[in-house]
Formats: sequence, structure tokens, C-alpha cells
Amino acid sequence: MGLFDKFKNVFKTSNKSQVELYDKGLEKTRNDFVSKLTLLNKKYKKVNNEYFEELEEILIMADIGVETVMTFIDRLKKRVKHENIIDSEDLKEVIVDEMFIIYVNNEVIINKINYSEIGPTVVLFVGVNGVGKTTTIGKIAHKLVKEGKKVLLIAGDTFRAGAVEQIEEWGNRIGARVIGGENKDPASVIYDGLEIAKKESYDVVLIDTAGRLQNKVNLMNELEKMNKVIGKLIPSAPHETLLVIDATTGQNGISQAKSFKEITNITGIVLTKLDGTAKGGIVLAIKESVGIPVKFVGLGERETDLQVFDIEKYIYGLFKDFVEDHTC
Ligand SMILES: Nc1nc2c(ncn2[C@@H]2O[C@H](COP(=O)(O)OP(=O)(O)O)[C@@H](O)[C@H]2O)c(=O)[nH]1
Ligand SMILES: [Mg+2]
Repeated sequence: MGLFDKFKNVFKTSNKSQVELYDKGLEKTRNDFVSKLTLLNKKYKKVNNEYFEELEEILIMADIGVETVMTFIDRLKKRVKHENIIDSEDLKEVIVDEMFIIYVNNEVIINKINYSEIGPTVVLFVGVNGVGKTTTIGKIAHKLVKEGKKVLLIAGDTFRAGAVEQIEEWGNRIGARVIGGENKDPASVIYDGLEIAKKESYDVVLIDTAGRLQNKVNLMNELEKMNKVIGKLIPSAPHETLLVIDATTGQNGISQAKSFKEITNITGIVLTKLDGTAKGGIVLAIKESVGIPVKFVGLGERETDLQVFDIEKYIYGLFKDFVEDHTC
């Protein structure tokens, strides 16, 4: 069975609503990207240098990242030579296959939250303003509450007006308690929250933070202070520091990831608003240029629109029209 058939099976056997989310969430990227690829294959019936040049351009436009694209094209050329591929039609499945290989790269991808065995699991959310931190916390909390976990939200963004209110609204909607106070020092809110979490045996604590990146030193100091407070109350915490990135910002999101990686220990990425962009290729670029796994993707604004990132569903969602075009 070809790799793409395997993806198809994953789609068939998975939860239907999850499949639909990927399908719908990647619609913009797929429409843009796949229509270009389909046109390319119509334009060039045979694989030649011009074909590769145009393919390279299409991939770069989808924000896959220059380095990833270069590696990808090199590998593709080798396979064309090795497998003696002449018709562009025959290259379709190889393209999908290689995309998958580039992401996975023989690694075991760990995209689950690293739960603590004793005491509350603490997850810190960082990222610049407007990327979707608070929304993501609401969505993850919703998922955890539904799984029967006792979830506490800490409104560590005490800076922006209305930020505490926003997370309180989420808390009310999904049934999770929120600790926060406007104009208080974030570290002291975190302290109060974690004390409650320990005393009242919460399973998971999700901490929202303010997203100020205008000054790297300030942000670094602030994060250090928060981490110190967290570590004082729960020595193994934070168990995860998730960086939230807005997919619609493309390469800008990649530079944010690089900056944050320099100042704190990021354990995973949440890529939001994939549904709102044609540049969904950013998932692949992040992996190559930052080397941090994407753990969750945001595929819409509702509380159910967050998914644990799954490379197989992602690749299928991206390419299904492209390959099905000729397999059907
Ligand atoms: N379409 C879409 N919108 C999202 C997604 N995640 C967040 N948003 C929207 O992005 C905006 C900013 O989100 P917010 O959580 O306040 O960002 P924060 O400043 O990082 O906390 C809100 O209008 C959210 O509804 C997503 O996955 N898809
Ligand atoms: Mg916020």
C-alpha cells in the first residue's frame, strides 16, 4: 500500500468530526496550493528542470520555508532519477510521500502533553499579543474538562485591559475555575493560583501570560520570574511551555518562535488560525527551522476547533484533491 493510501485509511478510520476539522481547516491552503500544483502538472506533462523550478516557487509561496523546500526538491530530484520517473502525473504521490518524510525525518514525534505523575500538571502559554493564547487555553481546558480532569486556569495576563474578563468568560462557559486579578503582578497571581491548585488537588493548571515582545530582555526577565515562582511551588513545573503562533503571520511566526526559543525553554508549539490562511505549509517550516514539535493546531474559533496535531491528517488534508484527482 502506498503512503497516500495509508493516509486515506487514517482518515477513514478516524473520528469523523476530527477529519472534517482538518479537511475544512486546511481548505484555504489546499485550494491555493493544490490548484497551483494541478495547473503545474497540466502545464508540464513531463518532469524537467522548469517543472522543478516552478514547483519550488509554489512551495515557497505556501510558506513551507526556503530550507525545507531546497531539501525537498533535492530529494525529489534524486527519486525522479532513481525511480526513472518521466511523467509529472507519476510524481504526485512521490511529492506527498516526501512531504511526510521531511516532517517525520525518522523521529518519533511526541505531541502529547507531558503529564506530571504526582501533583498538578502545569502548562505555561506564551506568545505575542493576539496569536490566540487565551482562546487556545479555553479550548484545551474544554477538552480536559470533558475528559473528567479538574482544571484550573490562571489569568497571568494581568496587563491588557479585559484579559482577565476574557479568560473568566471561557472558564464560565466550559466549567473551569479561574484565578486572576487585574493590575496584580503576574507572578503573584500565579503564586496564588498554584497554591490553590496544590491544596485542592487540581489535575491540570493552564497559565495565560501577556504577550509583550517589544523588549527581549524584559520578556526574558518576566518569564524567568514566572518560572521561578512556578518552580518554587511545584519543583518539576512547568511541565510544558507552549508557544502559540498565528499561522496567518507566516514567516513572522517563525521569527517569533526563534526569539522565544532563545529566551525560554519551549516544549511545544500551538499553531492557531490554520483555517484562516492559505499558508498552511508553515507547519513544515516550523519543524525544520525551529526544531520544536507542533503539538496542537487551531482550526477555527469554537471550543471544539482545536486538535492535537497529527501529521498524517495534516498531509491528507493538504493534498487530498491533488492525488485523488488521478486516483479516482
Ligand atoms: N479562525 C481562528 N481564529 C482564532 C483561532 N485561535 C484564536 N482565534 C482568534 O484570534 C483572536 C485573538 O485570540 P486571543 O486568544 O485573544 O489571543 P491572545 O492575545 O494571544 O490571548 C480571537 O478573536 C480568537 O477568536 C483559530 O484557530 N482560528
Ligand atoms: Mg490573551
